[in-house]
Amino acid sequence: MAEGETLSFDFSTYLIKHKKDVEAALDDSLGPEKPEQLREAMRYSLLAGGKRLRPILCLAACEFVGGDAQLALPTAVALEMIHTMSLIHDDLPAMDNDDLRRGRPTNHKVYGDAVAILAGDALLTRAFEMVSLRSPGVSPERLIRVVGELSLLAGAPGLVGGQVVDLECEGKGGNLETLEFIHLHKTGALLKACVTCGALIGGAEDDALEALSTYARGIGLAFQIIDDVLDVTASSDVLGKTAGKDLIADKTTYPKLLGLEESRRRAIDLVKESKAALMPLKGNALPLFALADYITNRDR
Ligand code: GRG
Repeated sequence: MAEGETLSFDFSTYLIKHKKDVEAALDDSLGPEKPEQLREAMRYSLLAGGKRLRPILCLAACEFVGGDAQLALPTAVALEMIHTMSLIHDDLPAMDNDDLRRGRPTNHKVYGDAVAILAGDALLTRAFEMVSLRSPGVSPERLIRVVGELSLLAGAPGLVGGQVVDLECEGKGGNLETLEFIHLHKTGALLKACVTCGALIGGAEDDALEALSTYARGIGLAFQIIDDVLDVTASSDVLGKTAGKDLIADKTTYPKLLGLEESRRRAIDLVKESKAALMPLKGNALPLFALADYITNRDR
């Protein structure tokens, strides 16, 4: 499959369709849980919009290996729940201390710190429920592998580990090696799990899983590099979150270490490498190529 073929793929129609499915599944995923305040706090952040890049990546990876994307929807929802939980916790005063997310006040600004922490906890645990108890039609063997991937990505080997190193490095400076560690764990691990879990639900063989992991590593790093760039170049209005935070918190970022142009170039190179990893495989890679391009071309 040639890279240039991306041109003949209608990405916008693809995104609209998958996003619609994801939004409907997210809406369905929060049941009549009590108390009301917890339910509201969970819904407030989960249904606040967002690009839905992670669930769509999961569905695209499932389809790429020949699977039925409908069967991967509960896992796609689970991944967006984990992402949303990480945003709620990241915004807390003890972490990045932010008051704007997805264009609205952060969860703790509306519900208070305690409920925001608990809403995040409830979304994290609901994610595991979505996979283990609410994924009809998928074999237990595949589901247990997905549960394993989710537990690795959310814990010390993934999000939590990356976040701790990120917080430790604030104001201290850091080199490219540390920065790559933070990005691969704090951001890359979740994107990798999206691709891997979608492929597992679709019944991927080991060679496809390996190639998809390489693809995901590249787009994960590229995603966070562009996030760092946008923090410098975009406005809070467009981003829906506070711009310029990295400078204020004295974070080590790609633009700080390499400059804006070199950072962008690095992200584009990573996306090229990501696409190359999929070339030898059978299957329609155009959606995954287009999603990779979207990561570097995005403005928010
Ligand atoms: C408590 C288990 C547990 C984990 C939480 C707080 C934390 C550990 C990790 C922080 C992870 C984090 C917030 C990374 C930043 C990733 C990032 C760039 C998010 C923005 O993603 P977008 O642009 O946002 O896709 P939308 O709103 O479009 O979904």
